[in-house]
Amino acid sequence: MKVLVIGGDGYCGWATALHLSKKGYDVGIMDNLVRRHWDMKLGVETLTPIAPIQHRIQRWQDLTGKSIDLFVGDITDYDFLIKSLHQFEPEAIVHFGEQRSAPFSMIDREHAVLTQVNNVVGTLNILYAMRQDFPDCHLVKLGTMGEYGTPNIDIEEGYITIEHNGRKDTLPYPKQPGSFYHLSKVHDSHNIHFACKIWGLRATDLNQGVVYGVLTEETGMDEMLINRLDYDGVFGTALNRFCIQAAVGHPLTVYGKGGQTRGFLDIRDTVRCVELAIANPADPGQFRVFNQFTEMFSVGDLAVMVKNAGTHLDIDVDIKHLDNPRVELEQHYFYAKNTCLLSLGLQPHYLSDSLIDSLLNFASKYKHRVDEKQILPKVSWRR
Ligand code: NAD
Ligand code: USQ
Repeated sequence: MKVLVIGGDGYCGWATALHLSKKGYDVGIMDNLVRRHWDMKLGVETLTPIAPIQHRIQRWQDLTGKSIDLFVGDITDYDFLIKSLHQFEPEAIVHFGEQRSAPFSMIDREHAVLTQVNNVVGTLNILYAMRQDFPDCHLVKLGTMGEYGTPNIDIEEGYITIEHNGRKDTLPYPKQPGSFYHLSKVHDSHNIHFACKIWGLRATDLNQGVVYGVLTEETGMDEMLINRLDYDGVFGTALNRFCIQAAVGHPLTVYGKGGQTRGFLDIRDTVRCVELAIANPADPGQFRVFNQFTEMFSVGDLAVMVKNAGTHLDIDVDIKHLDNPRVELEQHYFYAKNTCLLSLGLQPHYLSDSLIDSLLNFASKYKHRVDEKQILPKVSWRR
């Protein structure tokens, strides 16, 4: 089966492209490399030295004999998108190709507009391209658990059945996102749902939690295949940041009270979830939503887990509660369902001491590359 991975030069996309290629899928990567450009503009770098995409793909071919087609370009450019789709003729499109940082989207008006235009227009172009020439293709779109926010009731997978004034209906679950980035994902979900309804397209929205870890079976095969691992205050995410902070002796940056609870998953499960979604496509006209995470943790609990893991490795770890740069609940109810992917056969890699140990050791190996000035958060949600 031919699968196009949009955003295949990024953290989740690169790992997924290699995993699918290894599994025998015929893989193409589409990416405009803008994430490398945004890093340069912000003056930040991934912890790991990532090779140019062409070198990565060449090394993969040398090691495995498997080729990956490359399309360098911007999906907000419709001519580029449709021409490349005709060249590759995908049966499934996995769409990771968006601006994915909440703090980036909250820097100022320009970054909010960039995020929403890039994400919403890119996805809308994919939907129009599918409608025009690839109506049977299955869109597997990366959404986010953050679309739901932190409601005081259980979070269902995309839809909720409600009884109101004696009548009953199953409706999209209410959305209360916490940044202009997370809002862009809500806008995408609405557009995809509508396109499935009116044009009979098939789509799966993977509402993914926060991803942690760096090694997958494939990216760990060779230094040239190494994945990115962000630790800076804009693109770094909670657990990955904490491990890298511990490795360089920086106090762990828990924002506010630290009771903020989210769904989390190992990057080895990200690649597997995407594979499961592709192998079990949505029906024509169906807009399917899966919650893609394996466990729920508060950021305060994660910090304590990293501190304890540090003790085994003789690293002294401090935890610091910073003034929260974001506007969010710091102590709240959070319980989300995640049964769809499990029932398709997902066997989770749960967070373990050994995973935290190996991430700490990995971070120590590259700690000479850390710029400590980039660790503290600089973007505020407030006026
Ligand atoms: P990333 O920034 O590492 O990768 C995104 C890739 O998309 C980059 O290589 C970038 O160059 C490319 N891209 C962006 N805009 C593009 C455009 N207009 N045209 C072509 N390519 C474009 O991000 P990631 O961490 O791999 O996240 C991938 C997806 O998964 C995102 O949609 C994100 O919202 C979602 N997600 C990520 C996480 C996480 O913890 N990293 C969690 C939940 C959901
Ligand atoms: N947090 C800290 N300290 C830090 C970093 C974060 O306390 O040093 C807190 C934040 O305040 C927030 C929580 O940890 O409450 C999660 O923040 P994050 O930066 O790890 O993740 P987030 O901004 O939500 O975004 C990331 C990805 C995004 C994806 C999302 C999934 O960047 O692409 O959509 O995780 S989810 O959180 O489920 O919406």
